[in-house]
Amino acid sequence: MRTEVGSTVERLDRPSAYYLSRNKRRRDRDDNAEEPTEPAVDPLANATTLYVGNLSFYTTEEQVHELFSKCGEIKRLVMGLDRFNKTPCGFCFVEYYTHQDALDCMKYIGGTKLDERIIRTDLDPGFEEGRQFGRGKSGGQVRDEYREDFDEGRGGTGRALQGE
Ligand code: GTA
Repeated sequence: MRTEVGSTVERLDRPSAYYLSRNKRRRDRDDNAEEPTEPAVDPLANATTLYVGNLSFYTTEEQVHELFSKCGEIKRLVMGLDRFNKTPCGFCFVEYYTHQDALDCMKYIGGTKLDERIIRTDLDPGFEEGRQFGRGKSGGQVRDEYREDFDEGRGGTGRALQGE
C-alpha cells in the first residue's frame, strides 16, 4: 500500500524499509564494497522501538501515549523536536518492553489516523540521545525542507520555501 504524505510518497507496509535502504545506499556508494559473505545481523530482529512519522506539530505527548498504549505498555516515549527551538517537529520514538508489542503496533496502529493525519510507523534499532532532534538546516525534519505543499499541521509550506 502507498499513501501520499505531503509531496513525499511513503510506504506503509514495509517495516524496515528505512534501514534496509540506508544500508543499500551505503553499499552502492562504495564501489569497492564486497557483498557480505555472511548474512548481517538484522538490527531490527528484536526491535522494541518504533519511529512514528507524519505527526502534526500540535499533537501532544499525551495523545501519542494514549494511542500507542493500546498495543502494550510503553517503556519510553521521546518526542521529536526542532533542534533550535525545541518544539515538536512531527515525529517521535515509542519504545515498548517487548518486540511483539512493537510488531502489533506496526500492524494495528501504523497507517491509522491521529489528529486527522495518517501516521507512519517504522521499526527502529533503538533510540540514542540526539536522535530526537530534526536534522534539517532549519532545525526540523529534512523532509519538511523539501515539501512544496501547504500543510497546516506541519507549519504551512516547506521550510525552504518559507526562507525565499
Ligand atoms: N527508524 O523512516 C524512518 C525514519 N525517518 C524518516 C527519520 N528517522 C527514522 N527512523 C526510522 N525510520 O533520528 C529518524 C532519523 C532521526 C530522526 C529525524 O528521525 O534517524 P530527520 O530530521 O532526518 O527526518 O530525522 P527525515 O527528514 O524524516 O529523515 P529522512 O527521511 O531520513 O531524510 C533524511 C535524508 O533524506 C536526507 O539525506 C535528505 O537529503 C533526504 N530527503 C528527505 N526527504 C527528501 C525529499 N522530499 N526530497 C529529497 N531528499 C529528501
